[in-house]
Amino acid sequence: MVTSRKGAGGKTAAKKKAGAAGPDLVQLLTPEGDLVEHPDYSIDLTPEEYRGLYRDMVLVRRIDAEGTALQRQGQLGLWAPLLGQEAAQVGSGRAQTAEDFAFPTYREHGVAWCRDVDPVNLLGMFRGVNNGGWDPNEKNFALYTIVIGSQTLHATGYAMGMQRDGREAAVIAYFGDGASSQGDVNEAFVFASVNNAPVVFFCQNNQWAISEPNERQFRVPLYQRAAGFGFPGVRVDGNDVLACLAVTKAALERARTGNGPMLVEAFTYRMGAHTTSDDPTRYRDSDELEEWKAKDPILRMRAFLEKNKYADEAFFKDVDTEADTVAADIRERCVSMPDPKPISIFDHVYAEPHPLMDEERAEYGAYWESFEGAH
Ligand SMILES: Cc1ncc(C[n+]2csc(CCOP(=O)(O)OP(=O)(O)O)c2C)c(N)n1
Repeated sequence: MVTSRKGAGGKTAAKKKAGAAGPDLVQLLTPEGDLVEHPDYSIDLTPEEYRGLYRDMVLVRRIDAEGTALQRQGQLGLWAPLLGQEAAQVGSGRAQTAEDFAFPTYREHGVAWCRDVDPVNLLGMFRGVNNGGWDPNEKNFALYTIVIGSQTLHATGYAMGMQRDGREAAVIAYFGDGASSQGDVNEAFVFASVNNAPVVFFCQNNQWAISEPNERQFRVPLYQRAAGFGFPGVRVDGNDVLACLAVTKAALERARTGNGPMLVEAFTYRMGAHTTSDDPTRYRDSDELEEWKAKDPILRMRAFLEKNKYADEAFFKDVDTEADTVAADIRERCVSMPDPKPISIFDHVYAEPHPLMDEERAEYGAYWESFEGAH
């Protein structure tokens, strides 16, 4: 998949049409940190809540950077960085109620943070010592999904279940621009639409599906695709935490109150590599990255807090100190995670005991014991 595509498509008409943000972008906070009006969406938080969103984004960025560093030092097999996508994840994450249920991809570290999942569990999966490590039903946050787009079907089915149980909650399914090409995602849209399922499809359009740019993925802006399935779609500035929060809140409330699914396209940018085994310099122009650095979600929120005197230097320092503490803590707990016993691979295949699994476990156990020095 990682092929040299420098210049493939270039600045074609298709790129301008599908990839450019355009006037239909919901934005509440400009890159300079100024609040702007929007006819359909608004935000009115307390200074403490605004500070909370900033803190979330800083801590999440730090956890993410720690994941990358740990992989580079051989402590993780792989890491999928979220650098640049903090606003989309924290905004949509904080829009959820305790009863809502989220279905993530493999990059939703910021949403996991908002759902109170211990970051060490995320690291454990990428270290290969557990399969997630948190209880999805306790956190209302499903396990990470590596199979592109499949979680949108799980989310739709779960939403239909909630609907039949008469629960006042909604489901949110995360996926990327690349996933929008998958059959599963399109099937999920059809099912959600005809069943009026309470599910919000939250697409983080980070411009790239590994090395495939937007113009190689679609010709019609993603959010417009929803109309063809019979539900609304909206494009939000994915680097604006306030707009992401307001739009996702509205979409979840709409779903919760029986009005069916909605597609939210968070227009953002993956500033890092696709994963730590990817090298974006092979296919991406550096000026593109520079352009998006100017739209950094954290700097934008900081500028807003400063301009409105909602936070002082001491606050920013405290958040940075807290980030250091969180990073040191997860590093220590990650490197001390023991390797699981090979036999434990059989432990969670089925929820209930299963005779075939018992047989296979016994067979594998005997094989393992046949090695000299095995315990
Ligand atoms: C069904 C399936 N096909 C292919 C892959 C390999 N793959 C891993 S990530 C990726 C690109 C995904 O791009 P996107 O959905 O935009 O998400 P992003 O990683 O950019 O957030 C592909 C093709 C996979 N994991 N699953």
